[in-house]
Amino acid sequence: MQPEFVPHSAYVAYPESEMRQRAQGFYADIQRRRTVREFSDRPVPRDIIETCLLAAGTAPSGANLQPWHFVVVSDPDIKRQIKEGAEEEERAFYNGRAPEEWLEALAPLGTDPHKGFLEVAPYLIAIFAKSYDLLPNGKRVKNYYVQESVGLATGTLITALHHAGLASLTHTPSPMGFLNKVLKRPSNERPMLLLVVGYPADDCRVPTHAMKKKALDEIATFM
Ligand code: IYR
Repeated sequence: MQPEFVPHSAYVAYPESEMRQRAQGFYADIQRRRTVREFSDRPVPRDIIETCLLAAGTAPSGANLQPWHFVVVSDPDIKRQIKEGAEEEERAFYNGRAPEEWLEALAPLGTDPHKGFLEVAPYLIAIFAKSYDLLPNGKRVKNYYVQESVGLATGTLITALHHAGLASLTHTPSPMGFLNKVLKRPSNERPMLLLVVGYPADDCRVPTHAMKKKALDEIATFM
């Protein structure tokens, strides 16, 4: 196929002073993002979730094949089934499956096998990675850099939700195979994580441990 190109007319150039201001403004705003585990049951308008998903869908991906699928759950019965599946895995995790070192690393977050927020929060977004796509004629199309791509889309989604004024939790009950069953997803889709989305509870508290972000010279090297 012949590649086709058009001018990149959507690009916006800013003067350096404005770039600096924008970079600092964005940093100040994203610095306020916190993972929360105590959600309000206050409903979130569906169109806001839809717009954030469209933003996530703009993420770069291997060969632009967009190897992701988002299942948005608000149905109370499906949320209950997800909670039951997740808590079953979490009980096994906290009561033996997780090595001591892992539990020690988690201790400052105060997590446990109870995942009541899975029924309280208005939306659960299950994020699936597709190792290949299936065309309507049954033909398989291989995807590339699938985990990287889905990670990029998930990061974009979390950022978009925060930008819109919503809180989220990246929840990873492991293994997550139960999500294929509960959400009736095909075998070419692998659940990557479960995003819990909504407003923080009025009395929501967040662990101080997760506020400590590494300094620039710890996370970056300039040469
Ligand atoms: N999935 C478990 C354990 C857990 C693991 C990591 I790594 C975390 O950053 C947080 C929790 C749970 O959700 O409790």
